[in-house]
Amino acid sequence: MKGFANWIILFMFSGIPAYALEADITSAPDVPAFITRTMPETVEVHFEAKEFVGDLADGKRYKFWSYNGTVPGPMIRVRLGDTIEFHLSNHSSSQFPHNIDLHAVNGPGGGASVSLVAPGEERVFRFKTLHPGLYVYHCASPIPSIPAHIANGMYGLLLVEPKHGFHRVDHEFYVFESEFFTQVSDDEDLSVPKVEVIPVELKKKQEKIGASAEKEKKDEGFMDSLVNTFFGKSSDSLEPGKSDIQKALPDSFVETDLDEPLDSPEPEKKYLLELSLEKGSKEQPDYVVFNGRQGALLGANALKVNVGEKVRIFFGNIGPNGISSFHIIGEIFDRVYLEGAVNGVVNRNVQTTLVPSAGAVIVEFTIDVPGDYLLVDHSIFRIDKGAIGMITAVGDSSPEIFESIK
Ligand SMILES: [Cu+2]
Repeated sequence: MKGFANWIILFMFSGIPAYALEADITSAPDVPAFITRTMPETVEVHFEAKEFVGDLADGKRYKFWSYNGTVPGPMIRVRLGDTIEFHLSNHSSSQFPHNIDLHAVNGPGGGASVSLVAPGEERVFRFKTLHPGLYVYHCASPIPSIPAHIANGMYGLLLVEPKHGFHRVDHEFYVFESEFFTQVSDDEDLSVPKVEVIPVELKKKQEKIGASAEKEKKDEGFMDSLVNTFFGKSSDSLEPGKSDIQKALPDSFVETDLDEPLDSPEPEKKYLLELSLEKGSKEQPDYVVFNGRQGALLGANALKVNVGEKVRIFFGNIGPNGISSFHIIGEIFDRVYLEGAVNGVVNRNVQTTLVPSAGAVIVEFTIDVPGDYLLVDHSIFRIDKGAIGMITAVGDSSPEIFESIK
């Protein structure tokens, strides 16, 4: 009993929490669940800085720097008054030290001054959330330079829910806009196999089929079996030149016609993009993307809702230079929490909202008419650079709201 009393006293006078919750974090476009707690708690967040090679666009590999291996980094959701115990480690394979500046912090550097962490090590600091709102976080390591860490992908969003929480909606999404300034790297992309399954291989296969199907069967190697796995054998197909999988695909997806000559050049194995500080300094991005890569919110990755549902988007923009004119083509925001402030100014009936560099906004809307709706930065030349996504709404049509007449 005496020991327990000492433990309580230790807790009361040291401020050391008896336990900590693990924060709910998610990768874009997912958003952590609503907070149901009614009291503040101590919440642990675990981030790991990771440098990795990933897709910036189709066929474009880039040397990203990240938190937890995703660009943008995870979204964090906590409650007003929570104490965040932030654990930042740096993967042992990293080349550079990293840190974190959270705009939700009241303290020097937003945490950057106490979180610079060398490869293979961990730093821990604690802060209390004093203001509700949607906040950007980003790396601010000075080695080699703060802009390099931001431009390479180290950013994301932290939501501090107000005391009484948010009103419930049917869907919440996390969307983050960022620019990339690229140049061809001297480094080789070691993250992909040196020999890829490419049309050249298909050409070989076609030649083999013509020469001797039986011999091919005997000589089938790894590359051939891989090709067969994905494309099937034309000799087994009822429709010459097309595998079952190819036949199952829409025509637009069947890009390889075995009857046509295949003269695609062999891919450049070393082709890899990295940051161009010169383009960054001139504020000339090659890519302006949502959620870390061109097409992250298009095609099969489009956001999906039902007509009539309430939708909330937590939208961040890092720049690093550009400000965003966030707009959804064919939709009007019912509510806009200006600059991501909560319990601040809520605007209504907004077409386009301005999001500064390293700023955020919360928008709410309901789609009334089924169809595809494009999310854009309405600085419209940027859509060619990737600043475009899609929300697909399904449901009953509403001709009283929208219909084609003639
Ligand atoms: Cu960094």
